[in-house]
Amino acid sequence: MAFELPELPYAYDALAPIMSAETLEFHHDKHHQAYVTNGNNLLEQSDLKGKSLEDVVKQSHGSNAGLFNNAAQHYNHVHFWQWMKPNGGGDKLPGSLETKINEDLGGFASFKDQFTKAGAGQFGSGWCWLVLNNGKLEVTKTPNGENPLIHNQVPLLGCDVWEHSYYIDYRNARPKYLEAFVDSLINWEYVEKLYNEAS
Ligand code: MN3
Repeated sequence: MAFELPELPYAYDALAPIMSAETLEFHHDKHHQAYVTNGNNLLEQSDLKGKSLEDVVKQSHGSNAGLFNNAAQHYNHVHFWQWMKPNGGGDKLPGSLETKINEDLGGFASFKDQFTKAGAGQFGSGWCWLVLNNGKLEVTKTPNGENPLIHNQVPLLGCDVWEHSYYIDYRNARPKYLEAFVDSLINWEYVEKLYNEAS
């Protein structure tokens, strides 16, 4: 099954001024589209055609770098659009998730500190993550398009720290972007949905 670019689940200007329409137009219409187009071309030439996106990501890792990079970035961005919403973020978490963050990460403030530091500390392009690893929440980071699936972890939340995700709105201030993402963009209901599906 071919990869398809999903529509944004909100208007292009819905996340402004935290994330501008211009950023979303480039990021969704150009960058994500390129992963879809390139991924489909490489998928067509591979023996993974017909597999689920998750399986293509896991099975191309280590054997087909081009396909892996594009498929993993497609996976990451499909979720990234869902991981944000207008007037999102902050510490008003759904109950089950709040309890789990308190237990495993020492509370919201500690989560925010770990998550923003992971994103700021990722040298070059990549992602920071909240994952479920053997039933426990952890904060991690990965380079480039790599994602938690290949580490047998369940990605519950990810923030894109490639420059294309923040340079128009924040220039080089990646920590400011990460703080704004946590304070004003996270769609905690979607994180909770993934958590409930995984636990
Ligand atoms: Mn991106």
